Amino acid sequence: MIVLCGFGVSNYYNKLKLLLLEKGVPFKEKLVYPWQREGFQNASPLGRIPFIETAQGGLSETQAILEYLEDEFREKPLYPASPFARAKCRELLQHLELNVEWVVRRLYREAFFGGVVSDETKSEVRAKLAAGLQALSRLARFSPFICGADFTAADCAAFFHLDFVRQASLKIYGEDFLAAHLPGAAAHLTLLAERPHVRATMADRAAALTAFLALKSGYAG
Ligand SMILES: N[C@@H](CCC(=O)N[C@@H](CS)C(=O)NCC(=O)O)C(=O)O
Repeated sequence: MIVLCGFGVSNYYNKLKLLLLEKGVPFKEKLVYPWQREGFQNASPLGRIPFIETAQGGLSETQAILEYLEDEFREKPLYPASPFARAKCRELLQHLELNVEWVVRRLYREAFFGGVVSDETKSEVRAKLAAGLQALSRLARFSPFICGADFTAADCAAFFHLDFVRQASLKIYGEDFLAAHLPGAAAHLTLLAERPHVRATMADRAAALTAFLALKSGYAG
């Protein structure tokens, strides 16, 4: 049985959880916070969450985990079948992480966790985030899913990463960067939000956030 380790506030954790639910893979959840890293660095060497425990050992990095789950549990594929379409899906996932998530996360301290981010960082992020989203808009199909007609692993990732982009940009700049730079994203998020597994993951996220804030104010991811 797969054990998903981490905490339900993390968008990385939630994209894996959604993928597991959508694929119908049986799994358990284990609550692990990053500051407990000494106990789990054998599974996640940098002490990051999420990671999974399997009968063969631990595995970190969500992109690697998504692909492992796809290879191991083939009954309901969540990557396209043809090599090129699969690669396009991975390309999109990579852009989403490197050029969107890793940029916008510099705002999270202030946007979500009660800290402060400098004006310099805010202005740097503003330009890079716009560029990252515009790049994504050249790849995203939104017809109706992000890679085309079928729901894929990239939708699992996009839902949680893009939701944080929207929230953080509204909070920090008073502007919805999705509306400005990624046409089609709002309708995509609305479409995905209707999925029962998305709804369940979001409900768990709300509960996890309450527990997390009570435990650790000032954490900045
Ligand atoms: N590239 C990693 C990123 C995971 C990540 O950044 N996790 C955050 C929580 S959302 C974390 O563990 N932060 C604590 C730290 O970096 O020490 C992945 O895809 O799994």
